[in-house]
Amino acid sequence: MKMAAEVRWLLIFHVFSVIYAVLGETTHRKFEYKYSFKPPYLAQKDGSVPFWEYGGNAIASSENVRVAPSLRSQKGAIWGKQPITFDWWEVELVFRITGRGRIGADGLAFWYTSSKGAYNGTVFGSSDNWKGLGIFFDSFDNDNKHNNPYIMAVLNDGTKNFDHANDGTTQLSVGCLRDFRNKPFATRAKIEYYQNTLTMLFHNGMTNNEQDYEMCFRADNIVLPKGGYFGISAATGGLADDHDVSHFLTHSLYSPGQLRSDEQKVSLEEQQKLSQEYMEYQKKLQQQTDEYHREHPNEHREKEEFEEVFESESQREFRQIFAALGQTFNTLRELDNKVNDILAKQDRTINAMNQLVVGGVQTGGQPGQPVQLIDTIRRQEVDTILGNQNAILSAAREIKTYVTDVYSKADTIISNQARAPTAQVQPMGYDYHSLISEMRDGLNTLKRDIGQMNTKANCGDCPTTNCLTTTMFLLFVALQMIILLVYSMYRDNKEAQAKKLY
Ligand code: MAN
Ligand code: CA
Ligand code: CA
Repeated sequence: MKMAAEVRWLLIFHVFSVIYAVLGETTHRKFEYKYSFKPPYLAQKDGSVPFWEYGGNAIASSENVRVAPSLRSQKGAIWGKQPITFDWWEVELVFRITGRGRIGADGLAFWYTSSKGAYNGTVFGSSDNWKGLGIFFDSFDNDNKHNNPYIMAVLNDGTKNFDHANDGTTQLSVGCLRDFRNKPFATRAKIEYYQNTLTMLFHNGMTNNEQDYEMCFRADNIVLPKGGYFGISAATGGLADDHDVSHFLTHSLYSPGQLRSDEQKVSLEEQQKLSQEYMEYQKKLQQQTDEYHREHPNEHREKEEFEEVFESESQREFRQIFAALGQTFNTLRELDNKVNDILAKQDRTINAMNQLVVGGVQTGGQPGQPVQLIDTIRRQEVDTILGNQNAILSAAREIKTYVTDVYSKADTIISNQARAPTAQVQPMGYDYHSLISEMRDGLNTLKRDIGQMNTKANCGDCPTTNCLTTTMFLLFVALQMIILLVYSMYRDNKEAQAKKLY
């Protein structure tokens, strides 16, 4: 079954690549394993890299080639053994240049030259006066123009010396200013030479997405020598970085018409044969799939049901945390409403108090109705009530602070939870359960406090019964009337006596 799947995919790939190459309008690419290296098993047990030769201070491991290590004045290179047999190509380099210093040196070079270069040369570890193309990842700012790290392409016909002291600026080149040192992910370069156009795309290693390439340069009318060699070299100087290359992936490129006349052309007969085989494998696969479904009709449903009924540990923890948070928020909302009620009542009471203190009487009826006299409130009582109000106010403020605190704690839980990769309790962070129970205790205390305050606010230090009863009032009125009656009788008597005298 496994074999069949592999063969099937291989066939699909072949058939599609053949159809695409014959009928398609786009460039055809072919992976060139003899001009490539990549992990795992980049270097074999004896340290050799198949189809490549390295030297100088370069060291190859199963994972990468350390072209120059982070020691002073190191030079190394790795060169393809065989000359290139195709006109157009694309090379993808995956590399990392890393060092402890804020500034590193000296850089890495990609070569396509008519002959192999040196392993300890003067230009980024390889030969000067090269014939062909050198693309340099120049880390160190030798001319102090604050324009490094820099990536540039330099063409040489074998006559020019590289101007290392001036970072090659005196030589005709294209390039772009890009930082490629100490990046979180591997940096990448895609160098394409197709129909005399040289293009370089760069991936700055800030993301893990292999597709995040951007244009560094593009140059037309570039003529490179045919049958050249690929190479990579690197060097350090007074300063040093590690220069590691993990992938060197070469594809040969063909124009749509080119492949037909190419020796790799697949004959019509072969195409038909492959298509036939592909169809047969498709049929076989379908049969096997149908058979499997017939034999295991419930498998899919069982799996779904299992997922519905059971939950993972982290799912359960998430559910519990969110349920607890939901409860907390509801309680907080209720508390908030209660606090607002208390504050509103307070305002009303304070207004009433102010009126009483200023007027000394309370008007109970509608405008036009006779004013009803009641007993005036005593100073001591006013002070007591005001004291109570102040206590309520400060308690309300405390409650508000506490509520805000609880909200922010809940927020922290949510954001921490969002950051945490799983819902497991973090050993160095926080303990959800104890925090939630702490919040719940706090809320209960709050509820109790509010209850007490409500009771206090409703009665305070006031007498529980009305200060002025009806009987008292009538007695008071009767007493006043008696006094008035006695007084008027006394006055009448006095007046009568005075009349007698005159
Ligand atoms: C020294 C020399 C230079 C080199 C720098 C940075 O100044 O070796 O050639 O570029 O160090 O390594
Ligand atoms: Ca330099
Ligand atoms: Ca410079």
